[in-house]
Amino acid sequence: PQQKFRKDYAPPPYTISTVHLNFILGEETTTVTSRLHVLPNYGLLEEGAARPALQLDGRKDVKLVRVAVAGNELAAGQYMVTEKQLTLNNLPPGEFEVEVVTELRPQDNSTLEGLYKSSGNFCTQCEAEGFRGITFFLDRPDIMAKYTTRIEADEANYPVLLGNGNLKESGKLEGGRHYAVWEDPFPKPCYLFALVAGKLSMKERSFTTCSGREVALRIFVQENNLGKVDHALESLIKSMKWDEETFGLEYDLDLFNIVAVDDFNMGAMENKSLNIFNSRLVLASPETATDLDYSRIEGVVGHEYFHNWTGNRVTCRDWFQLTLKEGLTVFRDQEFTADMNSRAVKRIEDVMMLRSSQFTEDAGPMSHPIRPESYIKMDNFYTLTVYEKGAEVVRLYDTLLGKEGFRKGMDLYFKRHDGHAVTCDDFLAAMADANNVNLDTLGRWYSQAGTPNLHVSTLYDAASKTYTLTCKQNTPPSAGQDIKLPVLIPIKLGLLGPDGADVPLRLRGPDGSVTDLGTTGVLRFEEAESTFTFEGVEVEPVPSLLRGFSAPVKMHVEGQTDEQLLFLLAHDSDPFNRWEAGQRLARKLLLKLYAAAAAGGGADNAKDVGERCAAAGGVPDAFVGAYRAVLGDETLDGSFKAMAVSLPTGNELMDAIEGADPPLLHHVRMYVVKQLALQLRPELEALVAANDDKPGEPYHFTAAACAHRAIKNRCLAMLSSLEEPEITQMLLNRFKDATNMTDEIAALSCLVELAGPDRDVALASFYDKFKDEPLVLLKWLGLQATSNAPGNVALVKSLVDHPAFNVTNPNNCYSLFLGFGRSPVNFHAADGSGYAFMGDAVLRVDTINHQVAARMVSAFTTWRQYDKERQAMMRSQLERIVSHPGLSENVFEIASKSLK
Ligand code: BAL
Ligand code: ZN
Repeated sequence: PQQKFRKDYAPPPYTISTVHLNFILGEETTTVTSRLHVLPNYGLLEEGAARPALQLDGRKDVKLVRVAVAGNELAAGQYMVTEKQLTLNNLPPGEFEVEVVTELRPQDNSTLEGLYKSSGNFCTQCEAEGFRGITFFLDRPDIMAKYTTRIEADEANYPVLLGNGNLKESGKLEGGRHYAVWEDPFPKPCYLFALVAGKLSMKERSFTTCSGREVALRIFVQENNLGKVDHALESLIKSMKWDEETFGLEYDLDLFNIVAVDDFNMGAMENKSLNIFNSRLVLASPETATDLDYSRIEGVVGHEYFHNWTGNRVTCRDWFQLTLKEGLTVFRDQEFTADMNSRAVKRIEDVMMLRSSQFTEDAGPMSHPIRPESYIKMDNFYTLTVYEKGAEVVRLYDTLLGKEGFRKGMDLYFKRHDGHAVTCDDFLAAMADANNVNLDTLGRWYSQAGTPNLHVSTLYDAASKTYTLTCKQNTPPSAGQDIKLPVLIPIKLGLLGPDGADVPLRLRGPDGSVTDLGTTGVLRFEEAESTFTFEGVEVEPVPSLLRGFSAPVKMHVEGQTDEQLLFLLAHDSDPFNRWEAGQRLARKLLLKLYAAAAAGGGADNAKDVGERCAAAGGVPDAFVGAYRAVLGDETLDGSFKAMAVSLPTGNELMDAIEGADPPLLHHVRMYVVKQLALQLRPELEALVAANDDKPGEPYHFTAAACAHRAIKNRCLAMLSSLEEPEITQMLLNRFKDATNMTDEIAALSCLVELAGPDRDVALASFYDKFKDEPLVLLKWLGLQATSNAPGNVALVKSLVDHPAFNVTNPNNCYSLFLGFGRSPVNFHAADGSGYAFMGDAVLRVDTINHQVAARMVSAFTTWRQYDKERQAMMRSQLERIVSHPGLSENVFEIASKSLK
């Protein structure tokens, strides 16, 4: 397969100004007629030079029926068509029309890219390169054209016909057919094209924009789901209002449609005015969706809506620039969620995910800069690095420039680039120019892969009352990048005095002048090494560094003691750093116990591992005391507390362990949880009682109600680790009596970790209750797949044949296979059975859906992190996959790069 390189970008020799599409949708064959107005873009030609060819992208399942140029049908021999391209030569000078007629079989399209069918309805997915699965086209984001779409279909089977933009015309045709014509006034790249035709029911609300325009907001779903769309509609209204208030961005059409489909590779897609969503990110009711689902729906509805400006009005010049729209839009949705709920909780959740998954990606063989330099399949680069690290890089501007400066930069970005396809450099330039600052060292974040290390050492000089921080940075080498330059790291910090309060920050400049930074300041650190000195510091302070996680780095603070961390955990005015102090303490403890347990042997069973941990000192009283203090702190909300008493994830810890044994690490973590539960039992039980639902209280998705459920369920999970019959019975009762899915699944997830009949009974009754709710069955599959109950590989294997499981549906594969890949005990079973199961599954799914299979193969990418035996077994699965005949380019790229 061929790699594409960023350095090879060249403007296209032709552009397209208008696209007229006519879809004749059929049960057997769908015919698409595409009329393009093509403009030359090749500039002046040298004398005698031929005009360049027009090369339109295609796909092997797109059958070319007819092609005409300037009204003349081309005969065979006057064009060239391959599986991937239609080439037109001898083109007329100036502007001309091209008409292409293609035939498709959407009902057979299991890739879910281009035009396909889901639950009997037609729908599309064109990002990144799916439009070429509909018709031959210049399928690249820098071709921005105005689209008119006519859709024709049988009226009884497909009563709803939707396209981008405004409905211009509709009517009945002979033979029970009907049609609709949609016109989108905004130029757009083809990846934002969308079409939906089917039997759908709709719920509508209205939004009045800041300039007084009425916008109809409609959500289309299958009729039986109409009762589950209110939360998504409410979230859309909140998003529209937030974007007006925060960035002055108003919606630009009179209609905004969302359609929910069950078969969808991604979470959702921001097609112009016709968002298509994976149904799990639209549908919610208290009985079927958890607080986390509600929160994700709010965030993703916001994310797709925010793309209307950051992505659609201003889009990417080429796919290497994906983070331009995705990093920025993730940052915007993070801020939206923070404003709607708790800022601290949102920040902690995002950093947990970044550390446990993106840092791993950045340290492994698939490591790439947020703006990648090359790809085989662009679909493989919708990564945590491009999205989440990309959002962290956008946050760097916000931290450095402040809210006002960031807004000035955004305003200039839209003023300069509205209606255009641009680059990350253009974004940086708008931010720098609007604020008159040099951001060159920030620009390095776009081109360097890997997580930078930040080393900080501190020195207090009592005589001069100065406090000096010496900061050093380095970024480890990664594939193709041996040498890394220093990047701009904004270090947001405070200094805590002996009473725990922040002391004033008086920063000494190189010329001896002093700048007053208040009590939380931002240091601009952009050299390999720099020192920062604060004056007037009466007593040696405890530093609170990288407040709010002000840069996506791994920070090492020289000489940081447990006492300092306990002090920060108790007093830091920055809630993120309070949580962070607890995480650092837990991390130190877990790594120490892991080392001791590993020295004593493998992970044969939890009991032995526990004994080895106990012999190594167990969980110290000070640690238990710190958790007790957090649990008892009346000033902290329940969601924060729940996260503060959660241990760092296994993935995050694995980063720091050479040759890790995942089941052993799991048992060490569980040992610590159990010790905490033993010693904090009264506190945990009291919190469960204090945060329980009041009888008859209806479910509400509010920050306060979620906080009660979060801490209650966290405490229950800790208590369940005790595996006492009385507690198990309490969990069974709670599972039976739960009045909302958050509590029901929380109890079930505890029961699923236990071996024995209670587990089976609970799972069977859950299945019985929800067998007609496909989204709830995803949870049922996921819980069993992820379970660390010993010997669970056999159960997961049997689930593949369960009637509830459908291998052609991406959500099913994500729940079962990706869920299984997250189980440290069973995916990493010492006999390799988990790896073999996953290898088989990758190859099977690859015959159906390449994108889903490529995501699954990522479970093997981290193979170098583990012990020698596991490395060998994982590697051999990767080798088997790479050498498999007929492998897709998607899977080939991930598997082959993982082996490098
Ligand atoms: N653009 C793909 C889906 C999303 O990031 O919104
Ligand atoms: Zn996005």
